[in-house]
Amino acid sequence: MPFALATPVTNPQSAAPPATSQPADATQPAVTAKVACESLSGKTLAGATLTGVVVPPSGNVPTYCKVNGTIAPSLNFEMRLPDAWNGKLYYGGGGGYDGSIPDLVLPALMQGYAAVASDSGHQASGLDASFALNDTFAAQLFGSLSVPTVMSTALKAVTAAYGSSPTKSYFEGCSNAGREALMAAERNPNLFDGIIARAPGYNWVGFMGHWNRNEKAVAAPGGQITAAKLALLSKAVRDTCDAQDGIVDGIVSNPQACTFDATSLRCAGGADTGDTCLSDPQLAVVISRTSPASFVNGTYTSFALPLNGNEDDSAAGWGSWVTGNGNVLNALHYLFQDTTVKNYLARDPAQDSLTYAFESNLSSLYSMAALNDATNTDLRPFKKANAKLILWHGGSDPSLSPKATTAYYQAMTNAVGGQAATDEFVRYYVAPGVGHCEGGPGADQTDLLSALDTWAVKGTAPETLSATRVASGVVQAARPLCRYPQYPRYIGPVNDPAAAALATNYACTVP
Ligand SMILES: [Ca+2]
Repeated sequence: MPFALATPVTNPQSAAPPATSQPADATQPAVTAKVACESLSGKTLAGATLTGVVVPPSGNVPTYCKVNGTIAPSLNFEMRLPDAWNGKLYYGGGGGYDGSIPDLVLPALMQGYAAVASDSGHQASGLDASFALNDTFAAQLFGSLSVPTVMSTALKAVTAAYGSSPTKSYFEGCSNAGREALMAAERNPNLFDGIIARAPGYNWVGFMGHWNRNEKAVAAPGGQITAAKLALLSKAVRDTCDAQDGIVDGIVSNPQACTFDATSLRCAGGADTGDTCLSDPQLAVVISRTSPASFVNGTYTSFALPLNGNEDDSAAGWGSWVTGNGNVLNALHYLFQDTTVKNYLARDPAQDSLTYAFESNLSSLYSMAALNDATNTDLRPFKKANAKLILWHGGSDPSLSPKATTAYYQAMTNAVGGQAATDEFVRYYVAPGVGHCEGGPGADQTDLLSALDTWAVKGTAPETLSATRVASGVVQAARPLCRYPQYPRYIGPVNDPAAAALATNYACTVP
């Protein structure tokens, strides 16, 4: 499912209802999902007429009331209100260009949260930005307004359903929803008690321009890179860099030490001579991706997408995102930048994005930045509101660069007054070997929500967390999830697969 841009990390370990699942006021009888539905169904809140239906329990998902409503003209939202509400609200962000309500059967619901999500104000494929062509309000909703708008109604609905307002409210999102997360922290600093921003696509203009540049290189004569050549490239990176973290496990966990130079794979003379080398047009793709991009004299920037040894991975590799598995027109980066060029920049659905000069319509570029960029790193108002932020990024993300999140973290640290001030309200984690939001050879599953909740409720800040890689519900491997800039260095016995799967055999280490 390559287009699962913002599926919240599902953590089987957190699936069991925790012992703290109880109503906010234990002296009051719990409001059941059935009662919640009866309270809300047919009710009109903020102009939205609500419908509610009780959904019976399934697996670890408790009975809940599914509430749907539309805030005029077309902002659709959904809430799921469980039995045994834990007194808190969880807002799950969408993905791509949104356009549909993401699935809310997630750990938050299993942990007793009331959950809410929306389609951000238009209905379409997540690869379709045509809503932005002529509908200014839809573009504003997508850019920044849908979250506070839905949140206003969600708070009223929760209060009407359970008889009390949430004691805490959290937002979590990945990719575009990671952007929504930072947007909320920047523009609505009092809206949430805690925010989880994973792989945030916050520098919208910058990375769209970068993707436009990269996909032009893929589409150039001879630029397409075959699966065999991706395997060649990945293996060469791993041969150089995999062991630098103490273990050859297919994961480059210490990327700072990795200085692999792809030009070492150049075909003699630069022309394509087969799958044992990269031609000059193919190296141009690698170089475009692995070098930063800058637009309008540095006003908008994007960051290198470093080689990581997982370029050939089925989930974390370049096939779906960059090369389109042999057809650039199928590459997700091509599709995203293409709909962006057509609907935000050229404002012409017939425009070919591969022949479009990205900076050729500056007024459109500025408008898109004003709508979608979440690049304000001064989070002092958010800190002053006593809110907490967890940043997370997959170390082998083929779509959005972990370097971008690192750059945000560093600029934010400067803006709020240094590391000590940052440590009071922000944590940043990089998960080695993990792709875009999830997947890849790394340990992609971490219960960030519980870490955030403990911080917000008890004041205990998260330090090293635990991460697992799970297949078919079974934990395959565990790693510590280290605070940036640390990485998990293997310190266990050599050539011992069982030991290598245990988190206790890794030490968080400063590069
Ligand atoms: Ca390794």
